[in-house]
Amino acid sequence: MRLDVVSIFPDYLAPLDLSLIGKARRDGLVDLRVHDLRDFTHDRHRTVDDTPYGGGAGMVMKPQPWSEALDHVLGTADDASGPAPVLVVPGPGGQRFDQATARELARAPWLAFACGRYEGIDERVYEWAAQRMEVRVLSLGDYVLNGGEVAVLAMTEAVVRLLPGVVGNAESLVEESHEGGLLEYPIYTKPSVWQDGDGVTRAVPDVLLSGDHARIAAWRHEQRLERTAARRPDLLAAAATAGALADLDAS
Ligand code: 6GU
Repeated sequence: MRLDVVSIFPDYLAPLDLSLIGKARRDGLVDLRVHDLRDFTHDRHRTVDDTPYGGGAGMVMKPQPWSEALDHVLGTADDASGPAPVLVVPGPGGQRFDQATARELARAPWLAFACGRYEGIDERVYEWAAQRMEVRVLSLGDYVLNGGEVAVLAMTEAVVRLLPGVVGNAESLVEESHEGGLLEYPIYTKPSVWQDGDGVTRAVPDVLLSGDHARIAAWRHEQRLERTAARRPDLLAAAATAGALADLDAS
């Protein structure tokens, strides 16, 4: 998969050299290129923003550096006759980015991310870009970050780990939180009985030591339902339509 990120803070994307994404890059599974938006300005101060028409607080990112930066990205297509990238613009005003979005994006051969700062990017850039590629404005959640960079770190991690060959154990992708619409069950490791620092003895649930795989699976499913009901009741309605309600009735 090819990933391009345009930002005025390219150093913000340095963590993409680390851990799972760094390894995917070194393994040639991901071709990630970070671009400095200011390289596409032409004035001495490398200006990327200006005051909003109509008044209001803050600054707006100017259209010209964005069109030139994105034109540059488009012009470096590995296959000039191939598909354009899907352009992701992270922002609190977008559609919610969730696991289903991550799966959709993981199917695209090429993603470009436009990191806005300040109050956002001049609206004409979205119109310009939509004539050249699919544009998706995506939000991590209902809170405000200073810019898109942290969101790009989160989104690329969620997407890249779904690519074939990136996560060693494909099974670990199946049973985790949000796959299947429920949160993950609680997990334990050795020792089976742990004396905590206060002298309290804390044992692993017996069922997990029973060796009875059917009972363990049933217990874990029950735990997923209980945990989802307690922490994310909003997810249960959606999971119900996916068939989890039948399981709830049976338990
Ligand atoms: Cl994707 N961007 C910004 N700037 N703020 C956010 C966000 C994204 N998601 C939640 N808040």
